Amino acid sequence: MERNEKGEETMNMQEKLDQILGKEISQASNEEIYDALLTIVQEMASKKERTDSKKKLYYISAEFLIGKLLSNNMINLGIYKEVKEILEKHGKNLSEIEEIEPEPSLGNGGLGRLAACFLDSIATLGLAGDGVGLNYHLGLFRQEFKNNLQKETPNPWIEKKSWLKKTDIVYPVSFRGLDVKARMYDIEVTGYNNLTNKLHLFDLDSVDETIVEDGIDFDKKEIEKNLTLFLYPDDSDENGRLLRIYQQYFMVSAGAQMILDECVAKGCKLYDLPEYAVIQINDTHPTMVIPELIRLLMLRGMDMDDAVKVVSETCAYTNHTILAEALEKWPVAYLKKVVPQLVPIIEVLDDKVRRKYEDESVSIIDRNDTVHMAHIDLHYGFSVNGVASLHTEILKETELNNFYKIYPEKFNNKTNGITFRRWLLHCNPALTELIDSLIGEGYKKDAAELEKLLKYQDDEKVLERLVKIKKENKKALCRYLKETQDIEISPDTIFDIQIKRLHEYKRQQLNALYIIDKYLEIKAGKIPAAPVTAIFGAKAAPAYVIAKDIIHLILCLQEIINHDPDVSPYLKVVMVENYNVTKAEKLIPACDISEQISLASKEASGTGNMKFMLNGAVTLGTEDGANVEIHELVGDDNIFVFGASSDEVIEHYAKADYVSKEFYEKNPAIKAAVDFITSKEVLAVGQKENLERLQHEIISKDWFMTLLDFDAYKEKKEEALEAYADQKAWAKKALINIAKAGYFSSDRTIEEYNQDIWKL
Ligand code: 26Q
Repeated sequence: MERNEKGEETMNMQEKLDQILGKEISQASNEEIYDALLTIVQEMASKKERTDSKKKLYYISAEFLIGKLLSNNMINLGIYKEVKEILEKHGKNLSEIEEIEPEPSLGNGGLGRLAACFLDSIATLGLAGDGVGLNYHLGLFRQEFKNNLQKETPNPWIEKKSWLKKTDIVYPVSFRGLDVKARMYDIEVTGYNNLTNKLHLFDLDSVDETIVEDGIDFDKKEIEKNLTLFLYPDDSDENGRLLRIYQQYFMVSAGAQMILDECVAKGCKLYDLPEYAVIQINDTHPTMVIPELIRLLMLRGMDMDDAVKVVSETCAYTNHTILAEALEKWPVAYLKKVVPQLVPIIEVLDDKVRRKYEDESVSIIDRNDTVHMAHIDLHYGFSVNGVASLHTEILKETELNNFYKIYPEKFNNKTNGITFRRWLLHCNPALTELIDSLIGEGYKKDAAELEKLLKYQDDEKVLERLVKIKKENKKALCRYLKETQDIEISPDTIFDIQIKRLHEYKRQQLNALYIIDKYLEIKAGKIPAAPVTAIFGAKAAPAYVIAKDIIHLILCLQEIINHDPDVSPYLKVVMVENYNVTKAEKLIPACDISEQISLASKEASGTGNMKFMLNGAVTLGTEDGANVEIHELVGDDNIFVFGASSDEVIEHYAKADYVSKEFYEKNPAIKAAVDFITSKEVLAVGQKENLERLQHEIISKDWFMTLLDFDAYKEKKEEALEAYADQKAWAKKALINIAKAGYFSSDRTIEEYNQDIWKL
């Protein structure tokens, strides 16, 4: 027994483990050890004093893509090393125990993962801030490959023993003709050496997982049984849209009641709400919190004008996209069907706007009786931010220019960030150790200190160690891919990685066309200087037809190329199945070239680009999203930038003068690559319908201008591959990327949110 500060006897880690297990560690199964660690971590986390200040942040989001929690919580609580060593002493392997934890898939991609990184940073900075969201039982679908096609299956993640704590806090939520109860579940959010906050996830006791059949199909009508069953993939089909309104209202109504209760408990008079609470609205998915709060305040006796004022001073909105098709618009008729109580409020909000501003484009309800959710946030929130400087500029100057003219003071930029605890300390322990040994551990709390690494940029010993670490990480990935997908690749090739949701604007199809071009060159006898492994990971929304066709093409290329003895020594293709946070943690540390090739102006920020940079990969990318800021930080020598600029792209759209067919017809390399999509080689392993549809799309539409950038991409990629041959020079680029990544710590982002918006 040891003693704590108060002199009481306490158990050490080994004793705790022994006690919970009731047997020797060496005699326990990995499952038992996982359960025991979960108990220990939860107990430690809940003992950490909660931040309690007058004002609190509520980060409301339909998605929190938190990833597995065991290791990250142990790192943040400062017990990771100790536990790992104790387990090793008894012949147990922590990474095997990590495998047991199911990954909660409570997000689609960037926006959900950002929310999770933010929770980590908020707790780490000791700020009082909780997350508010939904407890999807099956989360986002699981992806399986069959016959070179994506198949979706349910992904149950909630087990008897999990990080979720059921509370007895329940709020009533009413829909038209249906009253339900929202029960609160909590997940403890541990900060790095700091306090603990909470993620509140609302759920319905009556949800029934057994209604799921045939993949991920289920009866959409029985709301009580299906409300929190699934997370909707972006680009969800019409069918699911009504259900999404149910989900959104369920989340914000319960969240708003919880916020008001907490504030009142702290002594808040409702007129003073903005002194007690600030609500950050993560994209428009939680926007109904604005009319709902107004409604609740009016029920508690406030008149509408006051309620509008109080709510407007409490709510702030983050925009994550400029893709018009991704901006949420709900027909008034839908809202009437689901949440009729909000409709009169939204109508008054619209009316106030119409009286003040003649410009119809800023109204909330348009002439087709459709509610523009973002417009509610823009008029009735006190802040609106974009997520990278280029993105915020485009919002101000183009997409939301009419609003910017009315409310210039509301607009601000908050360039995204990532938590270094997960995306360096946890996923790349060898690199972490090297950095610790060179510049100490101060960077873990103050990421800007990473710049201290710059003084080693010409230090051969350091660069050699960096190369060695990368090589070991690549070997580990090779083993993992062999085990999980029976794919064999060589760590001696260049690992070129594009992992992100499948979207046409992200242009995985451009990468695929490059691969075809390379294949054809090799077939024609042009042997590349350096062998490359092109690695993809991507889920496509089940209803997004062309996205699924692109996955199909990549899987076909994988089959053809990897089995071709002429080509496979120089080029291999890998599509990682069921790409998720856990897989990202294995892929990113092993990457040499980070593919960030979205059509300029379309990727709001990107956050994968930051994770790769932090782990010593060099970016091959367009001047889009946060790539622009990466470029500014690392300089021309340490990034490979290509393609049309966002101004040029915006002009092409304005003039509607981009014709993909012209590129196809005039450029023989493009024509050959596009034609290959329906060649006999590909048709031998693929589906005619899918491949023809994709080919036709590229020739006749190509809305995201892949052919426009094809030559520039090919040229830049060749340049990058050639640069790789000089190992020392490449390692120097990697080191400079790591050193300059400090800016992209989500701690920096959260400090800015707090200074400019939350003021906690
Ligand atoms: C909308 C309507 C119906 C169904 C689904 C949706 C939906 C769901 C999720 C729309 C969008 C999303 C997710 C968007 C997203 O992840 N955006 C990304 O946010 C990141 C964090 O700011 C940025 O880095 C990325 O650039 C941006 O694409």
